[in-house]
Amino acid sequence: MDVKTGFHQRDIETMDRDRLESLQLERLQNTITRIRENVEPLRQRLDGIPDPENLDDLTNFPFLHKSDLRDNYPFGLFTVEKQDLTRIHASSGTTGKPTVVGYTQNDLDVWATVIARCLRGAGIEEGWLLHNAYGYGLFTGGLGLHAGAEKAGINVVPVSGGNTARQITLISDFEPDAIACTPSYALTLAEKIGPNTSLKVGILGAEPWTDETREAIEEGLGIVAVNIYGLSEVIGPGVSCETVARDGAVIMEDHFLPEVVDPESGEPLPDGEVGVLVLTSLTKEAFPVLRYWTGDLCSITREPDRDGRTHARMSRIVGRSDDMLVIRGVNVYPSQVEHTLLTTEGVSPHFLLIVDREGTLDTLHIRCESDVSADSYSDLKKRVRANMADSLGLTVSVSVESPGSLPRSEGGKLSRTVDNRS
Ligand code: DLL
Repeated sequence: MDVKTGFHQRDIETMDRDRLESLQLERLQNTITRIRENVEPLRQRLDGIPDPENLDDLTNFPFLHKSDLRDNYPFGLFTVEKQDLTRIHASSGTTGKPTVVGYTQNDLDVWATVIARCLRGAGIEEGWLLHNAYGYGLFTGGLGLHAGAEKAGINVVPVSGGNTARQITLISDFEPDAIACTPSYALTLAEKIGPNTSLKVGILGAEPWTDETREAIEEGLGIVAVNIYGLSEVIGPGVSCETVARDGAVIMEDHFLPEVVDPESGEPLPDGEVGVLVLTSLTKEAFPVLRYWTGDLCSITREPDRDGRTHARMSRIVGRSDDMLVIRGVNVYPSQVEHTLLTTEGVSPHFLLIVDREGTLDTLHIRCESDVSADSYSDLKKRVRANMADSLGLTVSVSVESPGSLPRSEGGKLSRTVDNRS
């Protein structure tokens, strides 16, 4: 596949680290001043903490949590009046009120710029056609990718999520070069259209996925699949994105300052160690976030990438501090289960984890699919159980089912865990 990485702002993307860090410090100081002056609910919390004189001083500041957004629903943490906003997005939490985020025109410009970097870095060239199957609406995926693509001179088909039959027709008729959607939806499409299409690149994210799933998608759709990461609270997609090298997602560090901290103590961890990603926005106007606790677990490196980018890169999200399942005292992340499943020969990348409680005992049942002949199901089941016992240290029950038995993504994020205990 002839896909080459490109730059949208080469000078910034390859900026000397010392210069980058002094820019970050200056922007951090401005962000803190902006919050102190304009965000009433946080003023008291930040009171008495001296302004940072270097980037390490950031650790003197408290974390901001999702609950702070809920407590100040809908606009309480914004620095501008409602009439000065240009756009509002929201993410629908599983319970209660949505998380609401706001943007000024300048925020939207920054967002489009970071997405333009993501798309160019992933090898999408000016004049290419991008089939954008992220949902348009309150979700940040559709409109976020859209504006960035336009900024980079990429044509967009704003198809949004859902209606797979129509998506397939459009892919075959319009012959897009690239697609943006969730990895689970890429799997759905791969099953239906296979690898022989015009598509060369996929910009996939918004939900956790593993390298094994990437392999299945790259083979199934015949594309280079890069991982894009982001969250509404910080801006939306485009906080970081892999390049064609697929060697960690480059964090747009001139706009977002990353820290990785210990999930229990909140203390900073050295590069390379897995902990909770904490992000500070450096240029956001309407809704700046200081030390936002993403809950996403990953590690970061500050080594330059092979193409000379100097911004930090983050690993895949290995789990969320709140999606960890505790089963009979054993901590299990769904991504570990996914990894073990997909390295077991004969299992296809579709599965569902069902957690239950029988009496006082937690149980984990894994439903997975295979395209091997049904005669081999019982052998496969044994191998999955043995591999899970090895990798998780947990006895699980397993059912192997025929292709197409389990739910598929219909466009959005696919939840693969059902916890019946709560
Ligand atoms: O999912 C933004 C987005 C849209 C990212 C399109 C990428 C592509 P939220 O709905 O606020 O925003 O959900 C954010 O999704 O904290 C992670 O837990 C998860 N997430 C996002 N990207 C990835 C990824 C969008 N590449 C939450 N890998 C985040 C793993 C991801 N998890």
